[in-house]
Amino acid sequence: MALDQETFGQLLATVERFVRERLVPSEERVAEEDAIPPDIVAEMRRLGLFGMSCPQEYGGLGLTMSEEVQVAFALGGTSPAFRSLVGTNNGIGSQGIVIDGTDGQRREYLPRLASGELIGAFALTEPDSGSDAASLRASARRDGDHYVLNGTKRFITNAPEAGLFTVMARTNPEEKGAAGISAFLVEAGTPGLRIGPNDRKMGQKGAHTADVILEDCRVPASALLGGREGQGFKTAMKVLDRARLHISAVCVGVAERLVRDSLRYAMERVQFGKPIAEFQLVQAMLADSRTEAYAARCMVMDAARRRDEGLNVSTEASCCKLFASEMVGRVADRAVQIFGGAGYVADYGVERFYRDVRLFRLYEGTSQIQQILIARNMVREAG
Ligand code: COS
Repeated sequence: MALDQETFGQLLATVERFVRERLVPSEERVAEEDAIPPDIVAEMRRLGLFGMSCPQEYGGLGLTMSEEVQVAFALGGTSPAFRSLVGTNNGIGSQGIVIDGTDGQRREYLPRLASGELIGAFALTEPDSGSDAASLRASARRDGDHYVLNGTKRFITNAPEAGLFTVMARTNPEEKGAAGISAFLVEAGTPGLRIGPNDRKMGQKGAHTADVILEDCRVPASALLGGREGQGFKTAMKVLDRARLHISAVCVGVAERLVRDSLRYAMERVQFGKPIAEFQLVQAMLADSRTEAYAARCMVMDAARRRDEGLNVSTEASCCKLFASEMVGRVADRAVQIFGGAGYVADYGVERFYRDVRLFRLYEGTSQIQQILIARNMVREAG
């Protein structure tokens, strides 16, 4: 059941105010301390931000994709680290269970993921398996009523905070490709599961990634997602289809924020006797950024609507991810250019966004992977 229009409108307005009044003023502190203050996390919980995509019957808001991307536009109006904390619970850290979990698994985990009591993480990538996700080597050997997991997962978002990991591992060592992979729900604290030190990243301070190391980690057979072996890769791909739309929406939100900041600065900054916003070369940058952000917004809204109509939007999700993540990179670059020297200095915040947005072209599938997916689907459809 979807929220009624009025309730959704109120939610969106509340999130926009929360971003403006609580998150934007905390951006610098989060970047300096590399942590999101606990009172902000508590407010995010109260607002229901951890459970946007979770069905209402499991305690979530049950937003449609069209609604969720609008909230993501709003969350993009501030440092991406805030969104990252709630991002896994709405996307890669919960959707495997929503899409392919058993009823028992949904009842066990979704309410706590929706409330934010539990943070979910998605453990697909490995030291030797990134873009070629189907080549992953982590293993899950059946042993009576248990599976024994071994392997290392890399760059796992929210691993230090997570209480639950969706771990993709190979149950059939004979099968080297996607068909040998299964997904497991592994709780933090399970003996044999260890988290490495936080990665030292280029940006998105306050959002954490780390290795997840599995050494003879025994989980009950009931931890097998959906209760079926060999489905893990497909689950991961379905999860990513959805997640890529959400990330695209965040890119739009960040781009719109940077357009606003660039315009304000250009109207205040005086050179040659007038605000630089009156110079056509600066105007060209403002206009290009505004246009591209608008194009990405329209794409994301269209793909989200199609998904809500039940259509397969794998191709559109990749188109959105490719365009929106590259677009926000260009917008951030222009923002630095418009700010000039101030764009390079930390006090103005623009250089922080420039570093933060670089990640969007990499995670949840690089731009090159999106290109491959789009073209491959085009060829298939035509054939
Ligand atoms: N939805 C449902 N099923 C899907 C799917 C999707 N979106 N995409 C693939 N599958 C299924 C296929 O239908 C195929 O099943 P069958 O063998 O039964 O037909 C199976 O999964 C294997 O798919 P495919 O043959 O496409 O696997 P590839 O190894 O060729 O996949 C890509 C290559 C590049 C698509 C994949 O490895 C990928 O997406 N890599 C990027 C991973 C990524 O985004 N990592 C980021 C880190 S995670 S945050």
